[in-house]
Amino acid sequence: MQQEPWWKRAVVYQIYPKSFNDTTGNGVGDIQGIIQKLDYLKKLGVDVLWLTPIYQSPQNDNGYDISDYFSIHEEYGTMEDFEELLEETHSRDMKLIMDIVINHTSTEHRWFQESRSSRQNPYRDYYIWKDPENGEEPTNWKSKFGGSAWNFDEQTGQYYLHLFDVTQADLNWENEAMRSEIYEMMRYWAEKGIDGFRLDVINLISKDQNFPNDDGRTAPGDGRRFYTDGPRVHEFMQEMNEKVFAPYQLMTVGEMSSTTIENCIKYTAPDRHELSMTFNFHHLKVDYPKGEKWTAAPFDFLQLKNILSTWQKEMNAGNGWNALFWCNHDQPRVLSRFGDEKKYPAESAKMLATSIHMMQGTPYIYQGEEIGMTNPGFESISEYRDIESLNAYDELKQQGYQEDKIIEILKQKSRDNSRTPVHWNKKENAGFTTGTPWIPVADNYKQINAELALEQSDSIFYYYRHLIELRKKYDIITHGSYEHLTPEDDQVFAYYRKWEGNAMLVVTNFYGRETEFSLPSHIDVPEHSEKLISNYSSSSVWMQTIPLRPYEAIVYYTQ
Ligand code: TEU
Repeated sequence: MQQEPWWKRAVVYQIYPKSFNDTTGNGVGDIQGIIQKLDYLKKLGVDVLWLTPIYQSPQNDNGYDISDYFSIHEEYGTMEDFEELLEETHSRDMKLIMDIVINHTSTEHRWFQESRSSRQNPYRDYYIWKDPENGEEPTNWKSKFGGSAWNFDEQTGQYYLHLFDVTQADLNWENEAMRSEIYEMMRYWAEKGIDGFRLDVINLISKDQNFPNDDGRTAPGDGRRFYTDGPRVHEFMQEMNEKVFAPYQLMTVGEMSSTTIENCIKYTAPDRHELSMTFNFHHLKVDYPKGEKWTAAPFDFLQLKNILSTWQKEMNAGNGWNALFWCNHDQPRVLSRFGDEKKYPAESAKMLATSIHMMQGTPYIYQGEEIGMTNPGFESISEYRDIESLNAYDELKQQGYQEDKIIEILKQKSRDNSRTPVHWNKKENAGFTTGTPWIPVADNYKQINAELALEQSDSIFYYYRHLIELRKKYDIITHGSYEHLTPEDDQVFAYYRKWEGNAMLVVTNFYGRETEFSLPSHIDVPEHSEKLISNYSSSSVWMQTIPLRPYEAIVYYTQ
């Protein structure tokens, strides 16, 4: 078997610096705060740190609106702090990847300021400018943050495209000079010694140059089909790979908004020389009734496990590579979303982790997930900070929703759910800051914090550490086949993996009710098997019918 790329066996930890650890008392996390916690992360056993954007930014979208790719946002620290972090990370035999946002820049970026100044400016074509259509927006495309995707600029009498906030102007990837400057900037960071990139909404960079209206006949009818996995996106990925990734042998993970399996196989199959792996979000829309995010709704369990299983089968068959994750800075806390944070917090957190960490792919752990952090349950709109959530609040208000209904929806779906400060201990502000945190700390920090987790040998932290150890030890997790055993079961998610005569059975109870799992007839109970991990101290051995307690998870292995 050819030498496998190192990132196929790696586990990544995502850091949202703004909420990670503040050492200056300004209420915002910073780079020195990350350095202080490197030994904690090393103890967890993660291999790679993913930093969300730390570049100069007006922070309208918490750094995903970059105004200078070559400097560090002053609240986070200096370039020297970053270089120290990189050195300290490498000295602990961990790697560091940077989040890069190249679908759009902040409208405060020098390029955009030049571009908007006149139609003849050399930077004009670095962005997407269109004349009004009958005095209105050029197309009926919608911004993912609400409203039109176009904003009229009086100065030159044209609209510019912004798929996200109005202060995030989309770059024109048809412009070769712009692409060259982007590649040069990426090489600047690669030269510093980073180990890779997470590429923000990278599958949106190629737009249909006809810029057609969306006739609304194909859901969701907001224009995304004219720029998602667009006409030249694979060409651009291959060009970026040739100019940046390959020369520096970088690990790359593409965030793929509304993508398809077919495209993710194209993005990640090694012979295409595009990306190492991709994030897709289909499994995290199973509580979006009719695809609508802004509703308070239960999740569809059958849909969840069948989407996860389909991606496992298809990506494996297509020689693609998946990022495995439940949480990130855009998603609610998985324990609140799919587990039971009140009655079975530890059992359900461990069960959820087990259900994806035994799959093929590269797992990602989001800060605080490893200690069982939950949604904060903010009751007032004044506690929310996220541009997407605040825009949704306004839109729902305009649609006539009552305040309490909107708050109920935000409590479940807002991106702020995962952006509250990490709980380090039970001191004020959970030990995150000595100042006033930029966003309130969840009020359960005295019961849920890293200091407590490190003291308790059966904590969620040590369970994640054990899962990470298993990935290093058992080839079957990285290379094995995948068979979903419970597509119709309304409570159990079980799957079976095989590799070179070995087999692994993963059984998880996704609910707080006792149940049992019976092996399908084509799978025999092996004479000898061992339990690799379980979230109860005395789980059943591998039998024909396995009893399962609330949220019980068991991983069996036989050689
Ligand atoms: O997110 C892409 C994206 O579509 C998000 O808006 C997310 O999928 C959505 O909010 C879920 O409801 C990336 C970044 O992760 C996000 O933080 C940025 O706001 C966005 O791009 C724009 O850069």
